[in-house]
Amino acid sequence: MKRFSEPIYVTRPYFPPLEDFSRGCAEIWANRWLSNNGPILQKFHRSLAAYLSEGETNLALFNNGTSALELAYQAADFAGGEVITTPFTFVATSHALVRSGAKPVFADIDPDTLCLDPAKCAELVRPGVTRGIVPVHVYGHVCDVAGFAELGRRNGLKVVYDAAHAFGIPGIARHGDLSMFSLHPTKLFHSAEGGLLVFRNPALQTRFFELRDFGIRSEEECVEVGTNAKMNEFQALMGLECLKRIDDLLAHRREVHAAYASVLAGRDGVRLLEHSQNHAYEPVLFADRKTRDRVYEGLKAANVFARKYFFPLLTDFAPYAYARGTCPVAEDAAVRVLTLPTYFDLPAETAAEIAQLVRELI
Ligand code: T4K
Repeated sequence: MKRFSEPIYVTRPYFPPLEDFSRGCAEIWANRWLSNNGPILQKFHRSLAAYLSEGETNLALFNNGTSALELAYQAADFAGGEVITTPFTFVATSHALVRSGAKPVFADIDPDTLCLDPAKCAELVRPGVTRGIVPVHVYGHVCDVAGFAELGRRNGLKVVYDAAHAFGIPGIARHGDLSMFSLHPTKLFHSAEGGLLVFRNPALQTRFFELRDFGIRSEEECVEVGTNAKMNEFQALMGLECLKRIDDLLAHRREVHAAYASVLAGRDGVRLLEHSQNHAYEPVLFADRKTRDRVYEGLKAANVFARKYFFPLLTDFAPYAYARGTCPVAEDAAVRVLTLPTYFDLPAETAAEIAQLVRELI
């Protein structure tokens, strides 16, 4: 069986040309400005608004996705209530709820997209107690946005999308009240660390600018309890440089996906998930846990470090064990899923070789 000489990780961050980043650093030196809404951050903000075709007042940048989520939940007034969400996600989706004073209530997922199922959420709505819904566009699979819009409208609930995996999908930020994009280096588009909120109500922008800066409005006014969630100038510079290449980054993901699909699509014993609209991840489902774990170990022996995103399920972790066993579809997916490597300089031929290894290991 083939073994790669260099380790291949599930992902690698994109690095823009060093000369371009250095030119930006020279600008930072000249500005003598490092954080607190600096000029590079403002440039990044404007470039993002243009890329997303959003008004400049419809977004705000933060130091990472998790603090962006916490502040989104604070603005959505989730504290003291229940919020329905998915157990099939990264822990941050729910941790941010708890840290914002809300209780996560877990509903099951759709077996096809692995996204939260609005019909399952409807069964858990408690009038006067439920405040909102947090679906996740997991792997860049777009949720049933019409279903969530209807559920939110019917019950007067805020819909906050965890769109951590969904950057680059046209129009994705138009759904719900608010969407959070993670700009972590493991994401296809990043700012070294970072988070982005896009919201429909532009009046929220001032609130988010204050919340990310301790709740400070002016030198002599602190209007509410905020935190320090400001993006600094180096992060903004990295984001700006990556944004210049976003079309290439997305195109390359499509090539890698096509390479995986050319070997795995329609094969017995493995299902390559085909729903992603940005191919942020390359999830595959195996027939059972034993096969998944054998493939994971076999790939490791071949120097390929796939990851079991998202296993264990959130409801199997101590803080959320109160909901253990309540989401059978998610439990089944978590033990059978594996995400294969994909990143900007992974050659498509290497992806095809990894796919071949997967077939041999099944
Ligand atoms: N919501 C969802 C649905 C999310 O998936 C996430 C984050 C969030 C919210 C929160 O957003 P942030 O606060 O993170 O902005 C990673 C990431 O740390 C996390 O951002 C991400 N989701 C999650 C799915 O994956 P780990 O613990 O698996 O990462 P780690 O350090 O094992 O990195 C994975 C691989 O990437 C490594 O094997 C090698 C490679 N790598 C990583 C980094 C950081 C590099 O080559 N270079 C690097 O600099 O959590």
